[in-house]
Amino acid sequence: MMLPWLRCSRIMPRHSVFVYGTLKRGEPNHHWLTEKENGDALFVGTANTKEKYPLVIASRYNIPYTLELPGKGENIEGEIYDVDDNMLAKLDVLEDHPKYYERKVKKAVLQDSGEEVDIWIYLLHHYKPHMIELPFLKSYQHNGDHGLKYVARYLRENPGPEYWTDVKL
Ligand code: PCA
Repeated sequence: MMLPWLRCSRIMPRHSVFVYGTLKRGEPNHHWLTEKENGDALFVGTANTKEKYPLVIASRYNIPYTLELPGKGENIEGEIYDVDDNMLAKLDVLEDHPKYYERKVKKAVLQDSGEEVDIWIYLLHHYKPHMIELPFLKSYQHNGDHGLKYVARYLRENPGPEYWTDVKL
């Protein structure tokens, strides 16, 4: 049992996570960040990656991926959340870090203040070469005019990781 004063205090470790895909507000996995049983997440602000990265939609399920290829693509737009240990652990489960996406420290710039912050971002490493021939987005929306509708896990024929081979070597 955690002591009440500990639960309320800000001495518990917190983490800045930059989300650019289905975890953003209005996107299909945002509820992960708002469900209280997952832990705590506070919205900090909208931001862009300091470096350019390729953000693509790929796989049979039209999933957004930022590729670990700095310098190519756009300064990706996303949202920074200040999360606790529990929420970070939940996000790692959702993204299957480190077997699928890999959570890395990079820099982002807050749109309001211009402040530069170190953030965690879920990137795809060891991606298939065709991924860098796809259109690069600056900002992901699941119902954007790209027309590539995201298929949620519960709607997939097989909810397992077989499709990883669509995008990973
Ligand atoms: N979820 C994570 C990575 C890609 C995705 O769909 C995010 O929104 O940042």
